[in-house]
Amino acid sequence: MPGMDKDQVAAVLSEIGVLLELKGENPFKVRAYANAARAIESLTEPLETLVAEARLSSIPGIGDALQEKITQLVTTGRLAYYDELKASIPEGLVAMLQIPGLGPKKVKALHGLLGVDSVSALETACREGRVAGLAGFGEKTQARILEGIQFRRQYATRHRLDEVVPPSEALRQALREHPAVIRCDVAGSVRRFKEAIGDVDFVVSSRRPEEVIGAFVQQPGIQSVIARGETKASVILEGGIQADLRVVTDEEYPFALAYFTGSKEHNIVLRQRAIDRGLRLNEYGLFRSAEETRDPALRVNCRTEEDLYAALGLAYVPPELREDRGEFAAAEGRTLPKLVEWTALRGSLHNHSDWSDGRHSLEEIAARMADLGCDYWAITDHSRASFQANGLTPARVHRQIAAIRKVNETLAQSGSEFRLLTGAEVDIVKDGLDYPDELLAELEVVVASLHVPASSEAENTRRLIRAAENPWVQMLGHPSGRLLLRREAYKVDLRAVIDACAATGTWIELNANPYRLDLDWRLWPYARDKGVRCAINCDAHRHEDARYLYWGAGIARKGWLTREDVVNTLPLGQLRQALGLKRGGRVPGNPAGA
Ligand code: DGT
Ligand code: CA
Ligand code: CA
Ligand code: ZN
Repeated sequence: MPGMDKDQVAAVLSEIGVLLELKGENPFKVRAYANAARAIESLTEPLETLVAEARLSSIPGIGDALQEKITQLVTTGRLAYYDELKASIPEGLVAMLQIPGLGPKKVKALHGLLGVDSVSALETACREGRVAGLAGFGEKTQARILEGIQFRRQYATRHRLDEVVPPSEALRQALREHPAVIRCDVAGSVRRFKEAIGDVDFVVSSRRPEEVIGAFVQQPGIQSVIARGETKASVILEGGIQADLRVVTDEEYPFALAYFTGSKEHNIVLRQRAIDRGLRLNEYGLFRSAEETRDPALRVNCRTEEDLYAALGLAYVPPELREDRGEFAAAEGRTLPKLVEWTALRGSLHNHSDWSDGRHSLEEIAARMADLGCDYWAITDHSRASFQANGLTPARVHRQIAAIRKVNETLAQSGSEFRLLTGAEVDIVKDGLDYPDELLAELEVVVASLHVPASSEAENTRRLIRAAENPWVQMLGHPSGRLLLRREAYKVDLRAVIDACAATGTWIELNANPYRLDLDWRLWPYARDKGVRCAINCDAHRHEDARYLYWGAGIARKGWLTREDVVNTLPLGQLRQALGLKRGGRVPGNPAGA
């Protein structure tokens, strides 16, 4: 296991503090861990450097014992003390901490006084009214705990797309290699590229279904088998993700694949189209029949989903669009868009370096992104209002511009055509932007983002619109501010914001971080109709985040976007021109804008 960075170390230290409090350890010790976590979090230089140079003792409040633990975490990524501590506490107590409103003190009291050691035991105790009677709890707290348990349960049954795709791909691969498997695909919401997934649906064709089922339930990474029949099975994958498998004959395959891909709403319209043509459509076929049947003699011959759509008078509908949001009219009128491919993306326009809260230096980023085949990569570190992310003062912005020019000169000398772009993710603050216009004008790429929302929708909307109206801002970053399955979107009228972007020629980011995927795909058709262009951005903080482009492009497809709608499919020269459009060509380093 590789070593941990400062955020990871801070998270472990603060968890140790919580676990110690659960155990009833002395408050000074508990506080020492919480304080150390906070001190590490707010470090402005890499923790690795401090460890390598034996300078941990220079951080106030970190004694010898803590220094040793931090060193272990940074160098090995492990800490035996932490593992043992975790093992010594019932898992249920830690799970109870996840319920909003329950801290270590309350959990410890519930455990000590009621013997409650799991979320379900706690739920029972609340329903029986035993919690309200405890000192320091009361009716209101008891009701809040019950509400919190329901909220958690709702979220816990859905998973982010990026959590689900790797294990499902591995399983699909394994299934495809099995000799009894003819065809195999992942269907359901995963194939439709939904941002949050209930369960995974596999469809397989085979002549020997029992063999396929037998092999499926024995795959590595399967935690338990919930149900097992002759042609279907349901299992739980690692991470608690449910997966369903359906085995059909190869003649039935295209129909089963379409059926289990959904969506349900799309299927309903498709089935009605069949009925209108005197046919019957179900998961086993499209039949020349006026009533429900599975009779192979009546089946319309289709080898693929393309054949099926054609048989119903439709162009092939890509799975991402199967949501009954206008795809039928477009498929019938042959006006479906040619959706953007993730390989068309040439770089990302919102990324961080170690000048703010990113992990790598400018040189490292340039080397890696050039190596990955990108043409450009904008460095848009945080502005000063994001002090917790080490946001840059104007003086540091100037120094960073010089540093980026130097990196680019070196690249040019070595014959590379890759370029870093100067930029900033400027905070949208109460009365405007965190940097003056003169400073923004010196940057090639300006992303404006709201990080600290106001409480009213009108005020947030006003702030975002004002940012769009700034002539130096080319795009708005993660406009809704949501964190999937974690934090609700800000209260903001996004349609009004989109209108303002259309009026001012401002682009909107599709933040490709799988926790965000923001602007949401449901709003992109509206934005696109208004002529608003999209930038699919990694918001990268480390090299690995470059892969987010894949999630971003999938969501852009789901939002009906084509290559022309996405600015970072442009080659560098054209991108520079596009960056100057709103500014009357005034972009530093823009040959056309002089
Ligand atoms: P999920 O799992 O909640 O993320 O969403 P899906 O779409 O994967 O839903 P799931 O797993 O319940 O079912 C897979 C597909 O099977 C679904 O998209 C459409 C089809 N399906 C399931 N139940 C029905 C139904 O009652 N009627 C129709 N027409 N199709 C259904
Ligand atoms: Ca599903
Ligand atoms: Ca399912
Ligand atoms: Zn950012």
